[in-house]
Amino acid sequence: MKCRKCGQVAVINMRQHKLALCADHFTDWVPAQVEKSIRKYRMFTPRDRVLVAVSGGKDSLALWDVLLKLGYCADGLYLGLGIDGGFGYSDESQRKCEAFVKSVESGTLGIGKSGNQGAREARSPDSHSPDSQTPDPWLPKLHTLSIPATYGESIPEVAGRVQRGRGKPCSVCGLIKRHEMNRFAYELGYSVLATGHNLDDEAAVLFGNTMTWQVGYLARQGPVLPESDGFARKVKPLCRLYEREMAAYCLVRGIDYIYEECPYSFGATSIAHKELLAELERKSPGAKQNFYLSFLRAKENGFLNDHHQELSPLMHACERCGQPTTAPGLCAFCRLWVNVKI
Ligand code: Q46
Ligand code: ZN
Ligand code: ZN
Repeated sequence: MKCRKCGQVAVINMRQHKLALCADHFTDWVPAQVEKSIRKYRMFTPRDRVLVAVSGGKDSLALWDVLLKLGYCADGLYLGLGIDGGFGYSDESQRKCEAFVKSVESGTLGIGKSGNQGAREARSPDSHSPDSQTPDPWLPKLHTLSIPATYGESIPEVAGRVQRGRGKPCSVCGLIKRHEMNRFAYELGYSVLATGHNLDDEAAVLFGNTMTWQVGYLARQGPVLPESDGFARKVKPLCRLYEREMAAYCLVRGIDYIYEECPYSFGATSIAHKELLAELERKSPGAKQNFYLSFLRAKENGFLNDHHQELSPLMHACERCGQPTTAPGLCAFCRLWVNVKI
């Protein structure tokens, strides 16, 4: 298979685009696709300070790499969940994030200092960043927060306590991650929180929500969740890229990531949905992309407009942490710790 642009050996064939590309053209193509999504869905501009939620996995590290290559002002946030799974999952994933930053600092990844005027201004010492005295304002910063060190319990421990040992820790984990990411973005003055959800993730979530016609969730699903009082804007710049494209991108760029999934992800319904969609994609290339992008177009055209009410339930500030919540008194995050001294 040859690259459609230059005739060199192709490293990837993307059947849904009828496009095969060599390593050089593929590493240019991915950032160009991401840039298109950022503009199309008005995610952010070069003047925004973006906080990328990094997990050590391929998608979030590839996203961080792409945003830096494109010249955006992007820093990382790693949340240590205290998950071991018999192979030190959390410790290993943190090491991958740290190694990524080191390779940017040492120039191994070949991300030059950005000439992008917007990113330069977003990082200038006069900007509202409380940590703008970093030695080199051009270099990305990795913020890390350990949940066990901060709150005294790992995610499996909190979940074990509040769920009385029943079920997986995923809902508690999701709640804690959302709260802490939002808190960080606000406290450190980032206007945007970016996550590495790819098209496979989004199509699987859409499939699950459609199976049960969860209109509230469908109305909220999209590449951008706008900012609202107390909540940072959330964006998914990889939403039009397939998971296999992100794995190939990391391989070609030399980005080392954690291959193992979180030990609690096995058996998740989203994985079963991904398998079903992969089967469909095998028979009909582009099916996944079509499913997701047609949904976004239908939403743009007003499908689900009647459900906007569900987007803005009555909110007030949590009595303890100040984040917006619909619950009276404490928010769901703070209620996790009511009987715990933190
Ligand atoms: S990290 Fe947390 Fe996931 Fe692990 S415990 Fe479940 S939710 S599976 S994205
Ligand atoms: Zn080529
Ligand atoms: Zn709270």
